[in-house]
Amino acid sequence: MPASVDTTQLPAHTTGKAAVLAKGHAAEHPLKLYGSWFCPFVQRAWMVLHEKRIPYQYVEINPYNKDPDFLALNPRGLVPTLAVEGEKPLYESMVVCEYLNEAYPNENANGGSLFPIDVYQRARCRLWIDHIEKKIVPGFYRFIQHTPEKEYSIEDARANFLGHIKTLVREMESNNGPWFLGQSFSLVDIALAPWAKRLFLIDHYKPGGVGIPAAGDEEEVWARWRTWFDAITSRSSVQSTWSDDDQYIKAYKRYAEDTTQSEVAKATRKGEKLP
Ligand SMILES: N[C@@H](CCC(=O)N[C@@H](CS)C(=O)NCC(=O)O)C(=O)O
Repeated sequence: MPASVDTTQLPAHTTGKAAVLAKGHAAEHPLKLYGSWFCPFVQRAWMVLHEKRIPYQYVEINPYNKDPDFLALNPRGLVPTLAVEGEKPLYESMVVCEYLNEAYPNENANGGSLFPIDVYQRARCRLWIDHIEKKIVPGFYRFIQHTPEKEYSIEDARANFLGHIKTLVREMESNNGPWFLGQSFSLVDIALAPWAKRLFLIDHYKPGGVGIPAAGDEEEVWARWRTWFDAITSRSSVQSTWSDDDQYIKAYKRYAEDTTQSEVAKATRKGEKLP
């Protein structure tokens, strides 16, 4: 495979708080999270491991290298990949998150699951995770990969992205707590957290920034967003799995300039469904 920005320009390791966490989970363990410090999909799985105090080993890899050993674990060649003792590995971040949530039911410091007990409420969580997967996450990449050469405008990318955020925010519980479900922290919050944490990259790289109004405009939606955003970015599992901000600025330059050959970026460029 020819050298690309993804294999030659990407800092290789966790830094900051994520480096401390990775070091604490470097010892051999049958449950292994193969991850990349910059990857938002990995951060979801890493958050669940941390939230539920699950014992695991963190293994840093560059998924763009497609080492045969890695492809043997996950033929899709993507992180997160989870090695499970005595079983074939699992992949796909939300599948991994649901597996960890169900396989380790009693380890949560909050005493419970990251999904509601009520079957309808669980389905509703999955519905809004689906909205995050199909609308918000693709909208994030369409926005950050915007360049003046694109056939769509940055204003269109921004309006589209913010529209999908607003749709989710209107579904958030409005009483008793900051989370999607109100008091209970859940996989819906985890599903979106990594991209919320990466919004500053759009502010850094794109003219006009993310464009969330400071106060006043559509205040009932954006006040609820700010409550959620402040809570999620303060959450220990988000902070502990986060490297230094300046490293993300380096890592996402290839998205902002639309030069990355990542599968996500290629799909975004072609207007296809994300991998
Ligand atoms: N749908 C997958 C997406 C995972 C994904 O795209 N991971 C990226 C890193 S952020 C990756 O492994 N990229 C390797 C590549 O694009 O070749 C999931 O939810 O786990």
